[in-house]
Amino acid sequence: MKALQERAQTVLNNNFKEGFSIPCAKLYPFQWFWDSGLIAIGFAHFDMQKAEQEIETLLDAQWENGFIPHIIFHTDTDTYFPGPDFHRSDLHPQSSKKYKSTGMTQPPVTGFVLEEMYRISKDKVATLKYIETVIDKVYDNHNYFFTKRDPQNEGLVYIYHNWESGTDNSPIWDDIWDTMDPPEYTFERRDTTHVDAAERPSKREYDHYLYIIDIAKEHNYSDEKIAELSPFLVQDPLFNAILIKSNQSLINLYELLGDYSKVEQLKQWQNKSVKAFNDKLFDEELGAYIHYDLRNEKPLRYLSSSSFAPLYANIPSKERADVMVKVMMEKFGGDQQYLCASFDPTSERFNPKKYWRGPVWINLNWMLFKGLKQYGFSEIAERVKQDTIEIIEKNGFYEYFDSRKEMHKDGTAGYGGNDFSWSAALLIDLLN
Ligand code: 9WN
Repeated sequence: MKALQERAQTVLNNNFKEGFSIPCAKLYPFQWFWDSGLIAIGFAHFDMQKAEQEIETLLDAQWENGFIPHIIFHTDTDTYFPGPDFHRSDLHPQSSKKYKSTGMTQPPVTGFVLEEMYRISKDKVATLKYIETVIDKVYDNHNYFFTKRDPQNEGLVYIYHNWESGTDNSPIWDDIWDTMDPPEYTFERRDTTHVDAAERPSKREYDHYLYIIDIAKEHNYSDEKIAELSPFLVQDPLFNAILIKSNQSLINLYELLGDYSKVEQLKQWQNKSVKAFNDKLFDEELGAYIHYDLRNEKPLRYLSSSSFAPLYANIPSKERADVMVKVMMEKFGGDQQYLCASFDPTSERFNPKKYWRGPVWINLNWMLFKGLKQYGFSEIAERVKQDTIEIIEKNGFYEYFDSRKEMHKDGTAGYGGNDFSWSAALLIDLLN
């Protein structure tokens, strides 16, 4: 295991550029929001300074309204599409003047990342001091979400783009694509020059992705206009669970710091969100949490790894957690499957090779492992952990992995980018 851990550290060190990490060479040459946070957890185990820098750089790109973009374009390279000239963050009046970025966000991991860094730190006093210098920015980010992304004041925030979910081409979005008919864009894909096209979203899917951005740009990325007009407007259980988890972390950290000025507001958001989450997003028949299509006012009734992520944020009651874990083991946990496929292996839409349509992802497994442990499902948590270690050992630090065990015989069941940062970072955390 020591050798594996050393390899993981090398991956992280190689992907660390000037003050921030790229998720993976060639395929993703900039800083991504949720990648950055998860990478900092890995660094915290062996290089706290880099972990701190990673978060600092991310927060340096925050907009005046508290928003944190999903990609920060630190370097000028045309090896990724769509780049800064397509996204045009400058259209928003409060966007960063220092960095070009996208005008969309990603799951807000920063709050819980700071708490993880504190947990891992061997010098708690120094780490707490560091946290004190950045925590208010994370609070401002939560303030942005709860005040700008919740038009019906429900306690649940919306995402307006599939790239905001982090689970880009999940079959869940197919239902939304059915309601749209975007123009055929002409553009040069770069991802498929780095990675087999069979493992990436289709051209037609990209047309949808670009069209939603064009609508947002027409309105200078105004949150109000997006809420009114975007054809994609979803309450996502993974995104909201991460916000809730991070929000709890902010409460814990402010209390540790002895600063109570924002705690009451955070608690109000927290109570309202957890309640709304349980009331609205739990599907009794499926026995797990699902997405809600706010634009078309209908639940999207599919199981995915996001359905179980709320365990990590302590959202379900113990009784609900029992039901969820039973469903997960029945549908995702067969002998021939590695835990945890990103989409329901019993569904017709399942594709174990294609990105978020079935493969196993290390970040979701890491959250699941923590969530299961928290609820006392020690054996299943251990299986998630061992499965995660095994697929990396067999194939390398890939971006995602085939969920079918039979495919792992010759070490070619890792897909997408190789030497992928969060796969390395979270493996380090699992091993320690
Ligand atoms: C778009 C960087 C990101 C991850 C996402 C993953 C993938 C980008 C892409 O890579 O998305 O954001 O170009 O496909 O789906 O979760 O943050 O690793």
